[in-house]
Amino acid sequence: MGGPGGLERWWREDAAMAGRRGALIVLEGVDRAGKSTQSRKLVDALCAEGHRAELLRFPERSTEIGKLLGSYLEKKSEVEDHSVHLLFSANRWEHVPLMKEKLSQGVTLVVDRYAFSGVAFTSAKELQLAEAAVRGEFGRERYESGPFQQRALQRFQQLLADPSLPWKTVNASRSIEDVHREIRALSEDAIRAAAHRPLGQLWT
Ligand code: NYM
Ligand code: MG
Repeated sequence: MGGPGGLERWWREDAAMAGRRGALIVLEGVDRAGKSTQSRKLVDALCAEGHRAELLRFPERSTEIGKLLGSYLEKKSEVEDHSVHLLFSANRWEHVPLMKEKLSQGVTLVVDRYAFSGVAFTSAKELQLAEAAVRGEFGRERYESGPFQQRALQRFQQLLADPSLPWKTVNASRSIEDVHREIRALSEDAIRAAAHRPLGQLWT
């Protein structure tokens, strides 16, 4: 363990052994904002720095519930609006035991969408205005139309206004590397802060 990098890594391993939990880092935003690219890059960077970090995404389409969601999103099936909202929610809940276990073991979870997408997308839908536009978009997934995304963005902005949620806004219309640098710095702060804070709930 020669240089300062080695020392840093040793300190992190020591911190993990001291029972510090991992951070829950959620990337939210409209479709095509670059969340998946950034989540992958973030996990790679955190791991390279010696953190324990893993990637999750919602919807997680591999489970039974996730398959129903995938088929709905790809417009291969119809699901009643309230029911599909609950399926998205169930798809998160089915992963909660695993997520709690990882976090308490000191693993930082980088999550590509979470409950905020659930709120933003369902409530954007409740505005009803998008139906024609959504149907008009052939070959693409449900919700992936300009007007629908605009309303989802409005909903995200309303959620951001809640001061009890520790959101940071990142301007995604820059280069992948610039966005990555900012997300990485914010994540390192979040990991440090989480280590001293017990695991709580998003909404109680
Ligand atoms: N979506 C995602 C919802 O409508 N509700 C939810 O709870 C979640 C997590 O799924 N357009 C929508 C937003 C996206 C779509 O997500 C597919 P992705 O990240 O493109 O695979
Ligand atoms: Mg998408």
